[in-house]
Amino acid sequence: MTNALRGADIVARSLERLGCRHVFTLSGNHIMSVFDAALETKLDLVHVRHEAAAVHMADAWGRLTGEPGVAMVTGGPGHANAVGALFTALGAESPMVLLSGHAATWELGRGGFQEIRQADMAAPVSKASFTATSAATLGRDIGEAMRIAASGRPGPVHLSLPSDLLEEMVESNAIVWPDARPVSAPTLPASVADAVLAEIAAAARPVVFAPPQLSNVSGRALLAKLEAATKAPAVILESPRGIADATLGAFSDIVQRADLIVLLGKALDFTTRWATGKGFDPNVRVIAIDPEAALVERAAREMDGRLALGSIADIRQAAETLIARAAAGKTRSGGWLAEARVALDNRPAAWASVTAQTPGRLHPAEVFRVLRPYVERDPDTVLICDGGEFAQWGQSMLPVRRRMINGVAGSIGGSLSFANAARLREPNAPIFAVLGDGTIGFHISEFETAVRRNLPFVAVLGNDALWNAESQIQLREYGRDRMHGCDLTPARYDLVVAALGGHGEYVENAADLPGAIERALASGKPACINVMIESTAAPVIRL
Ligand SMILES: Cc1ncc(C[n+]2csc(CCOP(=O)(O)OP(=O)(O)O)c2C)c(N)n1
Ligand SMILES: [Mg+2]
Repeated sequence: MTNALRGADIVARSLERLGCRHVFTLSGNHIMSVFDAALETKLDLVHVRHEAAAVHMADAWGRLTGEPGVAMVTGGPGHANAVGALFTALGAESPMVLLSGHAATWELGRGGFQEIRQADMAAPVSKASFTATSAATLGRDIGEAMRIAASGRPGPVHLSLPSDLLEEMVESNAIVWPDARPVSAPTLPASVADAVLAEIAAAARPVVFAPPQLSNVSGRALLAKLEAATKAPAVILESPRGIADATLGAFSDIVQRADLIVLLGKALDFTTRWATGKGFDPNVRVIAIDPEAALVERAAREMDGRLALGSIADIRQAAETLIARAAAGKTRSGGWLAEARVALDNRPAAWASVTAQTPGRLHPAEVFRVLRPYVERDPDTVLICDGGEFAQWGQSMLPVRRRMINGVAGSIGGSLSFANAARLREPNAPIFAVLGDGTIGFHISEFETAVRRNLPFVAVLGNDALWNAESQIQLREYGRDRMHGCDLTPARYDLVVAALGGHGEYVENAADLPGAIERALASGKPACINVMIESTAAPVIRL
């Protein structure tokens, strides 16, 4: 067996062959063979403090690069910890692969150490979830996982790796090496593109809804071209607030008047309010273009047979085709688009001067008025928003080309891992994470990862000693005297970060914030600016 390789070596070398550079991981019995095998490759193991953080990093890598990020965790509890974070990646349409160690095949059904049905557990939060069955085909399995993650609507894929397969020796001529070329969804036929363009030209007030997978520099540029070509406003719906997200200004008032909605790879779901009911034209026409037949069918069902047009197609290619063919065809006047853009840019005038009523506290708008020039200083800035009400103020007040939010899954907690992944990918771009005091508690220990790996970024923490988003629901739905179970302490998270080796700042007055930001940036360390804020409901913007 001179030319034989361990299953673990096949895994490590397959990842390397597929262009993977970093593996986001946390050690455990089932995967130590892969740690060992990585020594013979150029793979960089970035190890973190909770398995969910590894998944969040792989998710961020996928969003930033369009290439699958790779997380690797141990079996049983490690896998269980990782699974929740897959939900965030699924909602964000982020290509990533979770590799989980797994009880040995000969232990299954016999009460093996940390044995649990891992593929079943991850299935609802993955595009595909499976367990390797032979050592010789481990590479092919990894290639398949990468391929599925990046094809069609991108998303997370899970693959469990039984520990005995990782230890098994395989003759080199028996090894099936991977092939991960993504399979493209069908192209949008020219005739269908022309029909879509004719619908847009005939509509008085058309809008285009785009999916989270276009929330990156190339996706935004593509949508801007499509908007210019069709004169139909094109927006990304990537937040649980959907059309009412404050990032979109007063756009929900525009949607109310739309007579045509083009779903360009955007699921007809709660973020679109299913395009029916209060706030929608009862005769609105809907077009669904999607890589997944099931979502076109769902749109048809939701529209009760009134779907104007449905097509199964790759989103980016569909956009390119629409742009190319719109150039030749009839164009509409730009009046409606101009109106929509005014609504999208709408921010209440009061935000320019509003201040907190409580001494020693800042209003969220004060924080983001100060932060904005720092964010805008560099077009490559990566902005990360995570949490409840405070972060939504940040989303609406900080215009950037590159941002990651917790997304359609509405799942809080990923931001510090997102920041770490962003810094690994981008050695020079400014990276700001905006998050709440409840949210920072999920993964504050990732500051240790950041310090250990020298990954500087600035976290701006809005501390209102409250899970405010939920507290606001209590106030609204049940009354002030029934608010409970959401209070926190005004804890000194900045001191925690300093204790972990990072840089901490504590701010109670707006005048002190610029200095704190300057010192945080100059420290060259992962930094947390703990800003004491007034509890303020997330912004709602209407025309
Ligand atoms: C994983 C997860 N757990 C719970 C929630 C519910 N939730 C959404 S926002 C929020 C409050 C966040 O508090 P904080 O980070 O302090 O932000 P604030 O609203 O106070 O600005 C909670 C508990 C969620 N969306 N995701
Ligand atoms: Mg809070």
